[in-house]
Amino acid sequence: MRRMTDTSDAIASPATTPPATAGDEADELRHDWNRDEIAALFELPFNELLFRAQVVHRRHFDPNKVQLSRLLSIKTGGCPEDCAYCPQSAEYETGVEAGKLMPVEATLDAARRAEAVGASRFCMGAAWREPKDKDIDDVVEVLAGIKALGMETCMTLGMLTEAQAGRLAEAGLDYYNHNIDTSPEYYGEIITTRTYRDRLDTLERVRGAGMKVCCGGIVGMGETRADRVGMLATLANLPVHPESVPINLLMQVEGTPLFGADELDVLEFVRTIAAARILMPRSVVRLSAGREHMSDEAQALCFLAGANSIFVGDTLLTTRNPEAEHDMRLFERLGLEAMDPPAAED
Ligand code: SAM
Ligand code: DTB
Ligand code: SF4
Repeated sequence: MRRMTDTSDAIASPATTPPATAGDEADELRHDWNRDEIAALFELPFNELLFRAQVVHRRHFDPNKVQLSRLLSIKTGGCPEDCAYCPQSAEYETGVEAGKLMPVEATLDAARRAEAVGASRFCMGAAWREPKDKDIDDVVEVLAGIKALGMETCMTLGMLTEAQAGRLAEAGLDYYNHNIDTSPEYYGEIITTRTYRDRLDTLERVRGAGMKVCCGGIVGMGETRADRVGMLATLANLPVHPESVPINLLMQVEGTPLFGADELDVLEFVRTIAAARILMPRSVVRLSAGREHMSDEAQALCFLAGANSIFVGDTLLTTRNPEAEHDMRLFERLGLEAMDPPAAED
């Protein structure tokens, strides 16, 4: 599998940004960020922060390419967890019906359709606290089929045991998504049915099994800027940066406790993306949930701040996402292109 970092030398840098040397890159990858330093990034004048983020971004990525990912809910609703943002928790009346795990063929069909419209990454989500071993039997079956399409794969199935992580890795799953969601301090306000430590333990198992880590969070949940800083500090100070960092803007769903929360200033969302880009220079920073309610101009600022992946298709897991045609128009207006699919394994 081609590593993102392997592409950095091949990317043309603008005249004002000298190409990064190996030394620069080594210096940049830090795991000892303190919160004051991160808060200072947020406090920079907006243009200064975006400029710095864009400089870092260009050292590692083509600034005009954005990865198109498709998300599919393979098991919807009825979840025993109480995540205050989530329409799939069985605790809240949100109108989301609980379903069973989607049959393998239906999942593969969805992946084929996604591939046909240009997605290079296929992400599957299940509303489980944790999968049963039988569930792992079922999901590994779909992996071979999706990989045969040449797509990158990601799954998010809840907490994993070491053995389950090992089985997913062996089946060729590229990334496992497991979000820390917010700062350690605010976490208890959002979820009471599992701890921050539980999340970190699963992330360690994913890493230990040799899969790439997809880990990020949600903003706009009534947290403070200090919480956004704390979330990013946790991510950036993991022993290895998550290769993929989804930043979600809360999709407010009626019936969930966070419905009606104060809306976050979208420029603060852009700042969060920019700070993530600076802290984790080689990671794919994903502009994930929340685009449905964002203007084209706000999304353009997210790309300028270093976001280089979006979900395409008119649904996320259970909530809405912009129409494909709208996204195509936006890409044309911004001169953006879809990132190539990952190179095949050697
Ligand atoms: N049940 C598994 C878990 O929680 O790890 C996997 C599925 S869960 C829906 C995946 C992620 O979606 C959550 O960690 C959360 O970050 C994000 N998410 C869920 N509801 C959301 C919402 N309303 N707005 C934004 N992001 C949301
Ligand atoms: C992530 O960080 N965001 C995606 C993906 N990982 C699984 C999920 C967004 C879900 C938004 C709410 C919904 O559609 O139910
Ligand atoms: Fe369940 Fe995941 Fe939703 Fe939490 S975020 S309620 S664990 S589906």
